[in-house]
Amino acid sequence: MAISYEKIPNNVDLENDPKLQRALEQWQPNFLQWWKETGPQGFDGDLIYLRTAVSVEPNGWAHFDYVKMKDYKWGIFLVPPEKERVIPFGDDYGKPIWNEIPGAFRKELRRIIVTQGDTEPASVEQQKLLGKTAPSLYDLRNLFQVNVEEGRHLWAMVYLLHKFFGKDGREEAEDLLTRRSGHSDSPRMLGAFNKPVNDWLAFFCFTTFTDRDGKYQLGALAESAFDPLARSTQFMLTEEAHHLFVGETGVRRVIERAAQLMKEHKTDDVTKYGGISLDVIQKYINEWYSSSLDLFGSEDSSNSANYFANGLKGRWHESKDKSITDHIALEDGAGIEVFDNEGNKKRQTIPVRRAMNLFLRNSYMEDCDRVLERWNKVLEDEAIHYQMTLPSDRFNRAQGIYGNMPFDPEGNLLTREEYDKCVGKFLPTESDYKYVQSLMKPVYELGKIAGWIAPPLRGINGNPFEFAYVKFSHDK
Ligand code: BYC
Ligand code: FE
Ligand code: FE
Repeated sequence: MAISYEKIPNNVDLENDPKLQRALEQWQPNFLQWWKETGPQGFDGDLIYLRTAVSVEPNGWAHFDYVKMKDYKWGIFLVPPEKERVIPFGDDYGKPIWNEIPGAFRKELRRIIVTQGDTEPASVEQQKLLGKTAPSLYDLRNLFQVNVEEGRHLWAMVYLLHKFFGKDGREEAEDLLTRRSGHSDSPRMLGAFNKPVNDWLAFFCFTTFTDRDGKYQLGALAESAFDPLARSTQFMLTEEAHHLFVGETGVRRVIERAAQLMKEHKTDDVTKYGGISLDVIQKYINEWYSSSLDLFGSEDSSNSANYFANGLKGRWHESKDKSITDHIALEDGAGIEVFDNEGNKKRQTIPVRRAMNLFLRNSYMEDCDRVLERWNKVLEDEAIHYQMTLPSDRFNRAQGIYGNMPFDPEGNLLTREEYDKCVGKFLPTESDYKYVQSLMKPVYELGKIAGWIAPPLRGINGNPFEFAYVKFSHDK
């Protein structure tokens, strides 16, 4: 079947690269098959009010229209090259950036791109059933917007693999469609992307905390000496902002609804009234924040030191942040707190390059703090004396220096027995999940919303909340 090149919109001059065109043409039907199998289930014929990137110009990348998801134009877009850009950090600081891959760094770059690429389809797989239980048409549309854009992010990485990595790259691109989130034999690569996302509170926490890891990782790659990667991830960041918005406002609306019910019924236990109580929301925050911290890798990492030395992956805003003055990072040490087997805390100094994961994670954590402040503002405004918090970075970790140690959310080391006894207060229990699941009933009527969440302040693209964000081809 001949594929029209309008089907792969791009600004990478695909038309003049027949070999690459052919390779992507062969990958495309496999992608569509993957989308059919593991993308949103049950909405094939429906028209969704979606934003599609048709170019990188300000008036082109946010083009809104009704489309069927399977007809979405998954395109390949890089921001325009920056004139005379130089390598912003590492051993080759100040030298010209690369438009091809130096042989010596091929393996590392491939690994970074594959890891990044792997998360995108994973998240679509995790979210594939959520459409069946959306609290409103507005939310349903936002879910699908996030899903199609994660699909596009996969294209962004697959383009790099096909263009720069030859046969290896093509094989990796196939494998990206073969692994499956949560699969026992061929799971996705990183922990958080194999966890179930079975309800909308989990989805909102995922898009707040896990997509936010995406923001910081993409930001670090946007500093890369390998310019096509930098330009690609820079454009992905523009789309990422909406995913974070969906997450943050989603959790905020669940908190707002809980606060309303608390006031109305003068009780903390809003479950009787169909709300999600603040302590359950807190447990979801604990779960998704901690597993998202794991996505930064270990605080002390030789991989991250190599990536930095070689100019592959920098710090957050490495080239923009005026407070970063040393872009070589060989002089200083970074302090970390470690615990020995007896639970005694010790301060250790490691070479600063080995602490690059930690620096990136610190930028992320500060961003999360600001999100929590905004959520808590809702509680203050409703005069509810309860504050949401972020757990300690030691809590519930599977990676890094605190991995698999029984810390409580305040960061105190417990015995394994103490931890097991209290874990139901720290993390959602089976009955918490079951309760939240019991609320998950679709509300598809125009302008209506489920009882466990407040409506948004405004709709999408200047439209009101009461807008047909999804037009069903037949009754659901
Ligand atoms: N789960 O030196 P270490 C997004 C492995 S999200 C499982 O500590 P390193 C999105 C690690 O691979 C952004 N394994 O870590 C969000 C290594 O394995 P080997 C995704 C893990 O390498 C929502 C070993 O542990 N992008 O876009 O410095 C929706 C020791 O590694 C985990 C990227 O991640 C984990 N959590 O850093 C959609 C950017 N953490 O070598 C999309 C690319 C570590 O012993 N990736 N390991 O086999 C990277 O830069 C790095 O691979 C990591 C890990 C930051 C992930
Ligand atoms: Fe993404
Ligand atoms: Fe995202």
